[in-house]
Amino acid sequence: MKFPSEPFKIKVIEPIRRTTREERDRLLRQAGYNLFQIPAKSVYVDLLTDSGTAAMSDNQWAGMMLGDESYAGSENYYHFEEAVRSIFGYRHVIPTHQGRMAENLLFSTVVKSGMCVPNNIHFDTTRANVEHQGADALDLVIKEAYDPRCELPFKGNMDLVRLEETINRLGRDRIPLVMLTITNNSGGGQPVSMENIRQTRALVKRYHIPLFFDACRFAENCFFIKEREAEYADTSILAIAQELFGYGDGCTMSAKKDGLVNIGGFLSLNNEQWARDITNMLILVEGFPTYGGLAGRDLEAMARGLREVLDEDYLRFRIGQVRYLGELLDTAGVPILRPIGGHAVYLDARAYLPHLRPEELPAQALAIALYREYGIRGVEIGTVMFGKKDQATGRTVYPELEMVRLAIPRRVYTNMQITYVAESIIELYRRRESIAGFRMTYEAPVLRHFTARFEELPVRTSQRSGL
Ligand code: P71
Repeated sequence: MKFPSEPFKIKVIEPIRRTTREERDRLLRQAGYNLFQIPAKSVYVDLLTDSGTAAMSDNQWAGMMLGDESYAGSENYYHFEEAVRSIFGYRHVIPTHQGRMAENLLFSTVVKSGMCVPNNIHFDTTRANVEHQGADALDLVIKEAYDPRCELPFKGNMDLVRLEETINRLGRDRIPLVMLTITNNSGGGQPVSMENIRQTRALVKRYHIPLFFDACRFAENCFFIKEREAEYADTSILAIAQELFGYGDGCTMSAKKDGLVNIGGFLSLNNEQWARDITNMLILVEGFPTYGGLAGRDLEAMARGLREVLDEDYLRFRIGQVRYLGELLDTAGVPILRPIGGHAVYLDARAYLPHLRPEELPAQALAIALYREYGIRGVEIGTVMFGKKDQATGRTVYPELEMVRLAIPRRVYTNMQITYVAESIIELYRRRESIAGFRMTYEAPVLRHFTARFEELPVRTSQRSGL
């Protein structure tokens, strides 16, 4: 079946509310047109993120009741450690409250000022944590990743030529580790192939540089490997994951994605000295090593979630639901990033709103229009999130892609709600000329997208007359 139906039924429901356009317009004005500032109860379909928004299973909720809230040596920690070891295979398992703490602990331990961390594409928290150490966060994904129409099975792959050039240019001492983000979120949720992982491994090994995975969406990446790399067609997701992580030296993970939990993360690695230093820092800032900023019940939910996410029926439905939304849009001519990624559909805002200039923030304008007209919340992944000011000229440097991401929470929305989203976006596309641009009026020095404020620009005369 092209779009498999849900391999679960619904036991508990949470009512959601429709709002009026007037109400949404008022809320937007109060929020300074920043969708992060809109109360979730006034959102009808919330596609802001797939992070921490999953519906847990009855099995996970049952596990929550078995939380052992002992300060040291909680039973749930051992379950969690066992689950992580059985999939990822690294010696040390260090729980954290979410992914960015795992990143912070890793980078503050091994990255020094003047160093460089190459990645296919750093996610924003990863980039911020690398840069926070005074180091350079370098994106080295294959160049096709920046062409929204280019159809490749593994558009998250590392550009090995540029990686080797970088290592030769900087010297291995300035590169404490190389990372691979699976799937590559900032590049459209695109997978990395096993072949590319193997080759990356072989390359960094020659220079004795460790390889780490940003493993947030590892199960979705493994599903794509099974689907698209012929030799893995009959291999289980678990076996694919085991092989994949076997090529690395460690990983950071936000379990709020493929851990199927609402909070949690971890760091897992082989290096003894790094693990010791990280654990000492963990105790200082996060908690004792057998709970790492989480409750025992959270660790249990994570242990169970990590096993559930490997279920192929689940993954087939999951990837299929995202594909369903993408294909409805694509068939109607709405410009989206191809191929459709694992956790989200990305609208190509420059192509959707060709009448807006880059400085009019097309992706921000499109995200706002979707909320104002239909109560659907996506997230801007473009100039607001990734644009930079050139220090010398004061000019904005625009990112390669200007997108609105519609991230699909796991096991949360029915296909009817997904159909509503598709129909809304198609309807809006037919009257896209009526959408005006925006201007930023406030920005914080780091991670500005969370708190920035905006002002709507007047609709241009040519737009008003429908030209
Ligand atoms: C996503 C998020 C969560 C998010 C973060 C910032 C703004 C809006 C939403 C988080 C990731 C991620 C990757 C590849 C590390 C983190 C941090 N993604 N790596 O996509 O995608 O994890 O949120 O648990 O700290 O919406 P954390």
